[in-house]
Amino acid sequence: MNNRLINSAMRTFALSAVVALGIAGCASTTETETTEDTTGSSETTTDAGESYRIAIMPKAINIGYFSAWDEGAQAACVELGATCDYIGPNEATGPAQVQFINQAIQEGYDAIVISAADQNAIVPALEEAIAAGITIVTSDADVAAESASARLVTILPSAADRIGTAEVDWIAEEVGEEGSVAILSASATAANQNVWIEAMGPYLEATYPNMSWVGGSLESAVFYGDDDATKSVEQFNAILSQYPDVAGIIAPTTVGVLAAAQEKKAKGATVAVTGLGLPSEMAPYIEDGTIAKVGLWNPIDLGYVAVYAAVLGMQGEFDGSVGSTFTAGGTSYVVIEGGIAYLGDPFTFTIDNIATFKEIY
Ligand code: RAM
Repeated sequence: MNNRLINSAMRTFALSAVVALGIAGCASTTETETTEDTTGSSETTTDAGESYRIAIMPKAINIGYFSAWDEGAQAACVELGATCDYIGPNEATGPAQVQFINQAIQEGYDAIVISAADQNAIVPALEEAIAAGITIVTSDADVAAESASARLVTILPSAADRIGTAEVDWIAEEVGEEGSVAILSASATAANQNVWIEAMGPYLEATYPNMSWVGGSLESAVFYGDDDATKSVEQFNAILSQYPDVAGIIAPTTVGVLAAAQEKKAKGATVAVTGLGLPSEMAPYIEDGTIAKVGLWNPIDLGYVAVYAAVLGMQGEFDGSVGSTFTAGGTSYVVIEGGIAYLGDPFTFTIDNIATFKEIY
C-alpha cells in the first residue's frame, strides 16, 4: 500500500475513533443560530443564514501532521455545519502563507484557523483579515506573543516547557545521560519551534551535567530543515559531518524527525534520534529499532478544538479573553494568560504501543 492509501485509511479510522469517543454532538451552545435539518444534523449559520465558511490553513499542505490536524478540523466542521476548506502553501514559510490569507480575505471566508509558519510575517495579513471581519484562531503554532491581538485565541498542545523538557528527557534516556546533542528544527520563524527550543536549553544544562549542546551552546546546536524533507536530510548530514561525535539529535518537527530516521537508517548512523513524530510515519523506524521513542499530542484533536473555538467566537459565545471558557467534544477549555488554551501533554510512542497509535494518526 502506498503512503496515500495508508494515510487515507488512517484518516477514516481516526475519524471513526473520534466519533466513537463521543466527541460529536457538542454544538449545544448554538441555540439561536443552530438549525436542525431533516437528517437531524446541526448547522451553524452567519447572520445572513448561510453556513460559516472556514479556511483551515496549515504551515504547508503536504505535511502528514497537518492532514491529521485538518481531519479533526473537518470533523468539527461537520458537527457544526460549517463549510471548511483546507488551503495553504507547499512550503512552510510566512510569505507563502500570506498569499493564502489574502486569498481567504478576497473570497470572503468567515474564519481562518491557521498554524503560523512565521510568528511575525503573517501578522499584517491577519490584521487585514480581522479588519475585513474574519475571525482568526491560531492552532499548533501561534503568532508572536506581542501580536496576540491578531487572533481571537490560540489552541496549543501544551505548555512550551513541558514539550521542550520532555524531549530532552527522551534523548537523555537514549544516550545514557552522556554526550553532546544537536537540534534539527523546522524553522527559525515558527513560534512553536522557538519556544520549545528555548525551554530545552536551560533544562539540559541544569539536569544532565554530563550532556552538552554541540558547539558549546544552544544557539550553535540548532539546525533548520524548514519542514522540508530534502532540506531536513541535508541538515541531518550537516550535523554529522560538523560534529562527528554527536550522541543525539532532537527533532521537534514531524518532518525533521522522519527525515532523520530515514537517513539514520540509510547511513547506518549510530546517533540517537528522538523528537515529535507522527506515529503513522515513525512506526517503521520504531518497529525496526532505528528509533526507540518519539512523542506527540493528538493533532486531530488540536484541529477539532480550534474549529470549535472559531465557530463559538463567531457566534459570540466565546470572546477569547483570559479566564473565558469554551467546550469542544465534551471537554471544557480555559483561556490563560497570553490568550492560550492548551490541549494536553504529548503521548510517547515506543515499540510497546506504536502498533495502536499508528492506526490513529
Ligand atoms: C511539524 C510542524 C508542526 C509541529 C509538528 C510537531 O509538523 O512543524 O508545527 O507542531 O511538526
